[in-house]
Amino acid sequence: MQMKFRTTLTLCAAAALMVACGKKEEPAPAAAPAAPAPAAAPAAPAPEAASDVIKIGHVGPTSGPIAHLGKDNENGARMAIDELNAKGIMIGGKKVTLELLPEDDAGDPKQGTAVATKLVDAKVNGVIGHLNSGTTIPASAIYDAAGIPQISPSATNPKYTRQGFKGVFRVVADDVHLGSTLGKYAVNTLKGKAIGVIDDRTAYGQGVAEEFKKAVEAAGGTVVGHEFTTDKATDFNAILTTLKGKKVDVVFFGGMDAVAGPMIKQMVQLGIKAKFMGGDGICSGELPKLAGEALKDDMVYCAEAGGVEGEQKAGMEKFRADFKAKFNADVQVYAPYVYDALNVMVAAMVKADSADPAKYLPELKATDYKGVTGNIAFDEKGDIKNGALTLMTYKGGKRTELAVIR
Ligand code: ABU
Repeated sequence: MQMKFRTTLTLCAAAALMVACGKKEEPAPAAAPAAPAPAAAPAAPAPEAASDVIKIGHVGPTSGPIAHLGKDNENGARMAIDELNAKGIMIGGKKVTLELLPEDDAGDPKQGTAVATKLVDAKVNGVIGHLNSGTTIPASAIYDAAGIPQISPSATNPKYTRQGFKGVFRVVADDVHLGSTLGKYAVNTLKGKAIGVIDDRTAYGQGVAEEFKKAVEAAGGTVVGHEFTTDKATDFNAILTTLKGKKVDVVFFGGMDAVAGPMIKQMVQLGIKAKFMGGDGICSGELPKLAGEALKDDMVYCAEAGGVEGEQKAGMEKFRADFKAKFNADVQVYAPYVYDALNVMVAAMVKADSADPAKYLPELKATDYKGVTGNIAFDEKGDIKNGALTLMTYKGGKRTELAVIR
């Protein structure tokens, strides 16, 4: 049964409202020995008021096979928090401090719900995450029950925003958009005649593969085989041999880069001369390292679930340069989306002049924000309006943009 989105009064018991919603607790004063008060003691200066702390949870897989993507996301959140704190955020007439509560769900649905509960218990004012659809969807029920708004920067399974929850948002396009665009591209541009599909049975991999298949068939193409793996598998020889027997000229993989890399290697070792396609989950800066020398120019096609054009490109380039300078690491995929998601959440708090979820949620819904990933506004479900995709290939071991598609 769908849980009701509760007001903050549910989240923060009325008597504890200020503390529960992020006010830093002062340590209890040490007990003073009983002594008579001096008759005319001068008034002690009032202790400096503790700055209000707004807690923002972030969740991604910072351990496990896609830890590089989880860390990329966490760094995006860290960058936004540091910049906002340096700038100084005023809410309720006071300067507030933003505190990031980073959590690792290892990309595992059970760990995802465990850390969601932990963040609810920590009384966060909002959550950015999770990275994977398979963790984001079950965690969203926990945040919804606690009345805590959540923005996912990367979970693309459509179900996330179709559960009737009022506080869920997504700043990237979904798998319907991804799968359908890539399916059409496989038939119309890559001229695939015998298309093979593999998915990793995760909420993301399975969903994007199904959307891809529908689009291939709608474009008049033929899916000659659909094989299955997992998000932890390392040996794909059996399923690739099956697809080789079907003379595939395009292989679409619904899954993440950590699996795609070795799969590309094994595809080449088996002598399969096919284009390799995937969604945003494979479209990372890390893929060339994971696939090694097997990754040839114009062999892999994938799409990032967002994109900027024209004069907005300068903002994205600056973000990438600043990110590199701060973390000595290149952006993998989603860091800019995390950065924007966190800025969007704080902008809603500032507009509402409150970090109380019930008060800032209406402002979050009404977001109209120009970020490094483009213009962000949400539809009635919480999905980004007019979301873009960036079609990519790899040349010289680098992600290379082909087109931004709306
Ligand atoms: N969007 C691809 C990776 C994250 C996910 O949806 O599982």
